[in-house]
Amino acid sequence: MARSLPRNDQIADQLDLLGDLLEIEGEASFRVIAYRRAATLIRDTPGPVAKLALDGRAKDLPGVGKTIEEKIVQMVDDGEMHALTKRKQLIPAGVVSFLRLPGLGPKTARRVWQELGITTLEGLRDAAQAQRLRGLSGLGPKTEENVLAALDAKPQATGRALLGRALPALLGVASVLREHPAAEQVSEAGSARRRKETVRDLDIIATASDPVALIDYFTRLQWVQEVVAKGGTKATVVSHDGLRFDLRVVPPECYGNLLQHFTGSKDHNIALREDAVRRGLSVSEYGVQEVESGKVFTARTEDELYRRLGYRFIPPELREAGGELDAARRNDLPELVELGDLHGDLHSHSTWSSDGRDDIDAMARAARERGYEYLAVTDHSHYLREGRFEAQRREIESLNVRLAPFKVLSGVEVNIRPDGSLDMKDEELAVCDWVMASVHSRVERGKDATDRVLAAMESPHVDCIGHLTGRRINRRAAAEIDLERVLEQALATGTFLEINSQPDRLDLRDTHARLAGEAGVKIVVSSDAHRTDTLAYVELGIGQARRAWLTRDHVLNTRPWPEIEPLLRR
Ligand code: DGT
Ligand code: CA
Ligand code: CA
Ligand code: ZN
Repeated sequence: MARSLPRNDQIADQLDLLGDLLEIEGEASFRVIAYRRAATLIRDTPGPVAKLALDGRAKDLPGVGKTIEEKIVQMVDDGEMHALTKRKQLIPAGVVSFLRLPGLGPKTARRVWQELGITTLEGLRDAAQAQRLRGLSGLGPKTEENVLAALDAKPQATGRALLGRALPALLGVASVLREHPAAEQVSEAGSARRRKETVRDLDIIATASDPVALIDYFTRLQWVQEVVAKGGTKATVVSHDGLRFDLRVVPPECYGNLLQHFTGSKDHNIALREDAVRRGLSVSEYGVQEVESGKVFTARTEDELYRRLGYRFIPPELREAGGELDAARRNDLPELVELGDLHGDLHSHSTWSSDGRDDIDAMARAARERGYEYLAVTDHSHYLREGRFEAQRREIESLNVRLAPFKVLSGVEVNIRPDGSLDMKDEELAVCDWVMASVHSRVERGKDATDRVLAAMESPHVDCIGHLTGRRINRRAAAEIDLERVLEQALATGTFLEINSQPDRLDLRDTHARLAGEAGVKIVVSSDAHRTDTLAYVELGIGQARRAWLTRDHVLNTRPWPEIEPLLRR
């Protein structure tokens, strides 16, 4: 048996932690960025990176150089990267956890530690309560309030993988299983099928002519690191990148019942069963029993099952016990927006932003290949100073001559400053086709998070607010935003709100987007892509839009650009 290699997610976690520690130490930011970039890449790599590193081939991966490869080998040999071991001796673990609090960046974490001598979350709470944080310049009562609120909030979700990471893996496994000769039907199930933003484990339901053969094949796939359980009808495995998969092989005559059951959600199932009881039916994962006659009904498809129970088919994204059963019974389900409805993307970056990988030409061509008619290039305002703004407009203009009828929209992602003002001149914003405005620093000074956004919406140049709460799932909590006031202001000023499709943002989140849609605010589903291949992230955003009950009409960029232009305020 080979020695057990660190999984990709474990390698990525150590690199991320190393980045955090270096940042607290005040290390040059390009190294920090390099570690974080490598971590993201390694997390997304399908094969075992540790094995590549041992063969000296990990450095061939983009973003992984010789130093990082050496660090991975150190993990194999000693369990931990040496740099990490060293830094951990220098920085208390509690100080690292400060980074997870909203509004507390590495620089502040460092000062709280070095200038106030605080090294634990408890100590931080005491200092905030005793109003000692405001003694540091730049920190005020609001910081203390935020720290206390964050400490009182539930601990950050852990042990749940991002949908954006898990879903491609799940769809890949399902399609590999589908090709096996013993496989008949194969479907993803569980929270990933419902497109929930994070998932604990991944569920697959299948029918097979030879269940044992299919299960055996599943447990022997090359990406499997560990077989946790294996039986005649089901198995659980863990992949090299730390994802846990459950496969169940079920009888074809009740495939509909079991797929429905294992798609969940649990709350949806419970509500469904309670509703059925009132109609004299008892629902289990294996069938529906008429209580009076004792007759059992099984379903080969979910559609059949829902119909038997008196509902229209309910799309998986709606199965969260949020009124979908009533709506399905009344034949009043929304016609949910689909990926194919999108006509363009209104938030993207190019090499004009330092973290963009591909130039505008490449981004535009990739967008056109997706079937889009337009792409808004919205690089960050602070990279467009000293003549660069004008130069970029000229580049876009000449590209449009070449790419017509495809349209590159001349846009910008303007930063909202702490006082709510915009980080770019009105004259410049005025000549843009499309302006996204977003908050990128959450250190609250003066105005609170809601006021900043409300102020930005006052500008007639701002078309859309990007990633409203600034959350990074599993990393940074959402800013406390008064959604009701934001929605009111959006309606009053004609501003749109974004569902940012980055896997760790998905911001607006599903519940907020649903409220926005109900209020009548139009939503932009955008990729915020920094490279051609991440334009595809809109699939995740569309999943959240569907979870938010949004139809095609709710989503602005399901329209051709000539229909959007008259809706803008300028
Ligand atoms: P996860 O894995 O936490 O991201 O979320 P799910 O929804 O995938 O949950 P999981 O994998 O534990 O179970 C898959 C489905 O099985 C779940 O959505 C509904 C069904 N299920 C699991 N436990 C129960 C239960 O106790 N009662 C009912 N009615 N259904 C359950
Ligand atoms: Ca699951
Ligand atoms: Ca499961
Ligand atoms: Zn952006």
